[in-house]
Formats: sequence, structure tokens, C-alpha cells
Amino acid sequence: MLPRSLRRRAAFFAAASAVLLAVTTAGPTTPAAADEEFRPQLVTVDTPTRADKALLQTLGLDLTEHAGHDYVEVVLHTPADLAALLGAGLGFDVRIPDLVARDAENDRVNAAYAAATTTSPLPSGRDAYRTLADYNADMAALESDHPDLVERFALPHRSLDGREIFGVEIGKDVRGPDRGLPTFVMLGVHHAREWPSGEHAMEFAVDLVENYGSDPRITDLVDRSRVVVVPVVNVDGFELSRTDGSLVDIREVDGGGTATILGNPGNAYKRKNCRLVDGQDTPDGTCRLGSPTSPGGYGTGVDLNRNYGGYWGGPGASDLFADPTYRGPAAFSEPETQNIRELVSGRHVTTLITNHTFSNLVLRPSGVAPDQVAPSEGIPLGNPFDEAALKELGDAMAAQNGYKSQHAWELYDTTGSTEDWSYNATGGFGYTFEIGPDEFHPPFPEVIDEYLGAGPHAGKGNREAYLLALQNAVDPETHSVLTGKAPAGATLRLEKTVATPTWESSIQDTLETTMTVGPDGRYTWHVNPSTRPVVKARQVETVSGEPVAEQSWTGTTAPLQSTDQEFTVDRDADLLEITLDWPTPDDLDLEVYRKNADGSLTQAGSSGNSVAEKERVLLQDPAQGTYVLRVVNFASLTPSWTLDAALFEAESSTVPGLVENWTLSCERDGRVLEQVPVVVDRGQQLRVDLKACGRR
Ligand code: 0X9
Ligand code: ZN
Repeated sequence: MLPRSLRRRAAFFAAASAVLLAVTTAGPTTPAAADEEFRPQLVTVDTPTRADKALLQTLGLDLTEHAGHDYVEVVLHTPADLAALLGAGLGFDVRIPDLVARDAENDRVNAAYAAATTTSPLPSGRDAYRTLADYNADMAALESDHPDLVERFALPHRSLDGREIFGVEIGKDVRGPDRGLPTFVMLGVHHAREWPSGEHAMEFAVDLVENYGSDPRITDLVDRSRVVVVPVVNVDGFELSRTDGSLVDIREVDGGGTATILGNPGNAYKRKNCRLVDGQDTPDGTCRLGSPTSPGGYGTGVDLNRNYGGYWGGPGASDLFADPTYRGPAAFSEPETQNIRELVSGRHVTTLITNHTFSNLVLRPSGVAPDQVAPSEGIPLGNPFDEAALKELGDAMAAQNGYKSQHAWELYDTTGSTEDWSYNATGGFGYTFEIGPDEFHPPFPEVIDEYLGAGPHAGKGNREAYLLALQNAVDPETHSVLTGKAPAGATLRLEKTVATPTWESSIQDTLETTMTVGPDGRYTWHVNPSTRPVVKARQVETVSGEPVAEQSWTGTTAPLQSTDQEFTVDRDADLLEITLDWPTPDDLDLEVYRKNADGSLTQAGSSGNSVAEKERVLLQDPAQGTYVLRVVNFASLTPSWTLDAALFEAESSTVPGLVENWTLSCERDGRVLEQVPVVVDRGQQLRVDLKACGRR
């Protein structure tokens, strides 16, 4: 998704041009002439409050499901739609000024590229987006061409519309017994319209398989791991978006009628899954028909990236079925998320990447800011226990693809996302990649550039970022290792049943994995730590009392201008809080920089809330020195403001944590012969000999 500051930078200009258009249509221009100039367009409407959203819903506009807590993307079909939006007084910016032209242009570029290309530089050589059938055929071919290295498998649950969902497992002697190697999981297309997310997952699978045996680095990584790729998690939604997706301007077909261009038949921008009626099963094969109240399927469905268990039901996820971020009636209510839950619960997934589009981001947990309190826990969330290591890998991957590495919550709040569950439940590292700068499914050549890297990132790109993730997955320093003696051929089982916090209560997760002891009577098992990070001792910072230093300014800043103030931090403090306030429902932003010795500036923080929300930047442990506080006016007409900088001392307290154990069992001929509790930390190697298991 588009970063907010960018959206709103566009907002000022868009609002200005919209006003111009309104003036033109009110003048001598005939309505017919105005209609000719108008093109169906996608706009982003600012809806910072529930009241704004409610107001927007009364206007009879075609709301798409691309929305967040403070905005909704809306298709404007006619000048009357635009007038309705202007009349309501909601701020908005134009995202795609001519949707039909944009889609036709993408089709044209894709067709031209495919026609001019025999094989692309991608590992598969493909020159066009896959369909669902292409994915399934490619996975089947990968398996039949490399039967010792690739196993295609169906996930346990069919999709709502009745489709099988496939993945591939890649590993040396992949059909042989499980020998306790760590698993790397790569996912794509949770959101139907995000086609590049599946392409990159599939290309990575092909890349590993095609280069196994010839590229020493890839050979080593594959020998030391099992790689599981599920390129299309939301098969139903993807099939609709991919094959029923051409935007057709129905007004040209039905002589200027009222049919919506996206509603019939275009599912190009579908996001969610194929739940048609909340809480009811979707009869197989009916999704394409959609629901009469939801042309094209925009309103219906569960957002799979809000349906996982990690803090499910909290901020950044809607409880309204028609909303784009509908979380579902319960955590893991959908077969598509159950599939991934079972996959991750049945292996030691030490690193996971879930791909999305767009915004060029590498996102790491958590989905909610550290000062928020989940009612289920009653204390601030804090940073993830492994923040330093999560950041290190996130930054390293972002250096390959040129994306921005950040906490997921810095984009916007989310709960119930894939890695917020997988990390909380298992401790395995998880990341969301937001591929590409500005479109859900851009022209195909962009998909190639993002995978292989272009410009300064040529030869790196997501390919190299994924290889770093796989390297992390096999690195014993980032997980735990159990070794020891056990009878050859015995089955070892590691099990743990835990309560994973949702926002208001918890769900029960059972993690259960097995491996088979090799013929030499020794085993090495790469596992996730026994204690989950979410229950480890937590460092909580609370600000006590009055600021130890404070300074205030007032001023005015003209539209599109900015004003700088300097503030010096002259002592050790725990927190620097900078707030910006203004009297009207306008839009100012705040940027904070550190002033370097040579006078240059390094950004230390920024706050770009939507219209009517005030701005606040918090810097933890601010270094001493001079800071430049910049008030930026994007769209305010009455630009007077108050700026305040305050330095605080905080009290740090440790909330005690839990120690959890795995239960390790040794089984022969289906009988449990030995069972021991095992406590093992991240980075630790523990020897557990299972001697009793060998006795008759
Ligand atoms: O909103 C989402 O689900 C993701 N963006 S998208 O445009 N692909 O829909 C971002 C999710 C970020 N949050 C976490 N990964 N926790
Ligand atoms: Zn997405």
C-alpha cells in the first residue's frame, strides 16, 4: 500500500485539480462536454473517523476494498459521482486518473512484452503472469522433472469454492524420511489481486531447483533445509482476479447505462477470499457468480491477512463483513488460513516470508505499536523479544531489493496477519514483503526487475533477499538444535500445546512435529526455541511525571511550505516527544531530523497522520545534540500551529516471563518408549540422549 505521506502529498494537488474541475463544470460547459472529459478513476478518500466512513457509505459510490483505517479507495464513474464526493466535503486524492486506460495500457505492455520475448531472464523464462492453472502445471512439472528434489502436495483444506491448493516442498531426498532439517516457508497471494507475490514465490522455487547441483551456494542451502513454497494461498480470489479481471467500461457496451465498470465483470481488484455470506459455507463453484449485493465480489469475503490468530480481533482489522479488512468471525475461520496454520504447526519453520504487493517494504513484527495494550495481556506490547535480530535480517534483505525495512505497525496497525501469528506461536522469524512501488499487478517487466533487481540493485533484488532469508533459516544461531543418540529408525516427536494471545483472549495452538532417527543411531534436530518470544520476560517503559526539559513554539506555514525549529537535547533522557497541533481540521505533517556535525540532516522520525489527526513523533533514547523539527503544510488553508518538544525520563520495569518446554518423545513401532521435557533457547544446542528408548 501507498505510504501515507505519499498519498497525502498527492492529496494537495488532487484536491486542487478537483476544485478546478468543479469550477469548469459549473461554468458554461455543457454536461455532455463535461461527461466526455471525465474518465472512470480511482480515488483515495480520507476517512479518519468512523463518521467519515459512514458518511462515505451514504453517497452511493462504488467503494473498493482497498482501504485502511483512515481511507477508502473509491471508483468514480461519472461527474455526478465526483460532485457527490465534493459535496460531502471529504478530502481525497486521485490514484489512477483513468482506470480503463490504465488496464488497457497494462494489457498492451504485457502483450507486447510477451510477443517480443521468447524467454525472459527469470529462472523459469516466463514472460507473462501465470494463471492458477499455470501455477499448478508448473508445480507438477517441477516435481516430475526433479522427483528426488521436489514434492508437490495438496494442502489439507480445499478452498471455499472447492479448489485444491498446492504447494511444493524442495529438499534433498525430499521423499525420504524427515531428518530434522529446518523449514523455510515462502507464501504468495493472500490477497487476490497481488499477482507478483505469487510470481516471486514460484520463481524462487524454480530458481532453487534449476540451480541445485550447479550453484554451490544454492546446493548447500537446499541440502541443509526443506523449502516449502505455496505460491497462491487464496486460489479462489486469484482465479477471479486473474481471469475475470479486465476492466470493461460497461457504459460503452450498454449505451451509457449505470452499470459499474468494476462490478461486471471485473474482479481485477478483488482482495479477500470467496466467503460470499458471512458465517455460511460457499457452495463449490459459486464464487464467480458473486452476490447480488456485491458486484464483482468487492464487498464479500474475509481478509486472510487479518484472520490468523496473532492478536486476532485487535486494531487494524474490521469486524464488518463488507469491509476490506474483515477479520472473519473467529481466528482461523477460513480454510485458507487453516492450511497455513497446519503447515507451520507441523514443522519447525525457522524463517517465513509472505509476499504481498505493493509499497517496496520489508515488514517485520509487530503489527501493532509497542505502547498499545492488548486486553488479553494487560501490559504494553513492547517490541518483539527478538527485535534486534529481526531488524538485522530485515535490513539486510532490504539492502538487496532497495525496499524500506520497518516494523509492520509503522505502515498501519494490523492484527491477525500471517507472521504476527507464526512468530508469536512458534518463534520462527516472519516477514511481509510488499513488492513493487505503486501497483497491485503492474506490467510484467516490472515483476522481472523486482525479482532479479534493477538499477543499483541489479543482480540482487528479491532473489538475493530470499536467499538471505533461507540462509537465516538454516543458521543454527537463529533457532535451536537438539542432538543425541536414539535408536536407528525411531520416530522422535516434539510437542507443545500453548495459548496464543488474541487481542481479547487466546486460542489454543498445538505444535507437533516428528523426525526419524538415521541409521547411525544419532539425530540432529533443528527446532524453534521451546519458549515462545511472546511469553518471555518483557521490558516495559513507563514515562514518569513531568518533562525534564520542554520548549514550545507557535507559527504559521503557507501551503506547500515548511518551517524548521531547532531543539537541543543536552542531557541523557529516555524519551523525546514532539507534538504538533493546530486549531482546524486541516492537514500538517511533522518531520524530525538529527543535525550532523557538517550541518547535514538525518531523518530521525516523522508523523504523517491523515487530515484532522494531530502529529506526534516519539524518539527513544535520543542522542544528545541538535534536532530540526520541521512543520510541513501539505494541504492546510489556515496554517497556524503549536509545536512542542518535551524530554522525559522513563522507568523501565521487567514484566516476568514464562519458561516453556517441548515434550520430546521417542517411539518405536507406534509405542512411546521415552518422554522427556526439553527446554532449549534460541542459538542453543542441547544434547538429549534417548537411551531408554533403545531398551527392549
Ligand atoms: O494490509 C495488509 O494486509 C498488507 N498490505 S496489502 O496492501 N498487501 O494488503 C500489509 C500488512 C502489514 N502488516 C503485517 N504484516 N503485520
Ligand atoms: Zn496484500
